[in-house]
Amino acid sequence: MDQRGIDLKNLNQLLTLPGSGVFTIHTGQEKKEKLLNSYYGTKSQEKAKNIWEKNLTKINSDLPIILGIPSDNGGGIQRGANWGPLAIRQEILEEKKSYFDLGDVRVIPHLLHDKYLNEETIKNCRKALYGKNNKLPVSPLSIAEHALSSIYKKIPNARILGFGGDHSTSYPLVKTWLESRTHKKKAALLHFDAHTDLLDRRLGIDICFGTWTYQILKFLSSKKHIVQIGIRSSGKDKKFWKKTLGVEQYWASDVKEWGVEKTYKKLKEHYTELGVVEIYISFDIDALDIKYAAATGTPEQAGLIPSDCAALISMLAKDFKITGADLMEVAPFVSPEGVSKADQQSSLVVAGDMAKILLRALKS
Ligand SMILES: [Mn+2]
Repeated sequence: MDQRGIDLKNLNQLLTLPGSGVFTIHTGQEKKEKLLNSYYGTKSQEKAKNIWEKNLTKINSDLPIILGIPSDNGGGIQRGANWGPLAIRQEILEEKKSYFDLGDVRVIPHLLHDKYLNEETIKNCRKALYGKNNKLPVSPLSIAEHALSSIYKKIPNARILGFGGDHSTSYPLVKTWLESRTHKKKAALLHFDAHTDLLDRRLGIDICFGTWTYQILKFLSSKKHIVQIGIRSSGKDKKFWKKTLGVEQYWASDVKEWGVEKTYKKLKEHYTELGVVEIYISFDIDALDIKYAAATGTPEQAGLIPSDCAALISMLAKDFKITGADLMEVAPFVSPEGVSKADQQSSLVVAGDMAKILLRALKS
């Protein structure tokens, strides 16, 4: 694949080093340095940046590509998913030769999407990020979309694995994935989550963690081209979502009742009937039971178990092509009431395992 056309000048402005997209001055800096040292053998941002920039020119379709979007503008009962991209990488370090790490989107933590900003703010933020008033976007979702669409334009068969961030960061990932598909009818979404994320607006905001799935529906070939799995915390029942939006859901209680084999059979039949051949998996870590996923903004009881999810994903990867994926809402330093340090630690190990499963699915 010819990658000379990629505007690297923009990419290295829009993005930054892996795990370094969270804005810090002093506090928190040591967390970034630890990862940089594992990646590049140096704690110096400047030296690491040189190596990272040189590596950017080697981007290709051979390996899955990791992109961190460390934005948690409004997600969860408790914030902290902005540290997800750094923490997940720490957990999968031993596999770092099996992926290409593009880095993190640069995040101004007060911003979400450029559509919510006035000209003056955009101008000021451009100066802060880029040192000049150029034409580049400034909000995390807008930056992510800009970077991702330029990558798909040059490498249409890029297999990107996004790390959030709150679930709003799936919006640019899934949107650009769908826009770059040549056969839209053959492309579908599988969404693991405790919540539906199907609000049309939340407090007037139309693109956020609670609405991103609703907003993505219009880019899908049909409303049948998404299945949600693991749902258990919704103001409305399964019938309501099916009737009003036409969205297929397998609730966590269904998966428990049916077992993995039957759940997969239904899933496969659903996609096969539509003529689907490739799938994007969006995995909100809170799809898992709180026992395995305590370190997240909105943990929920009675959820899926990791081995069931792993089995579903690996069966899926045998019958379909997994060409895009993300892992969202991992909030490494969040410690909800009643959750011990040990649970917090083990939920990071589980998050790392889920990231490895998604990586493997993208490679098979
Ligand atoms: Mn979600």
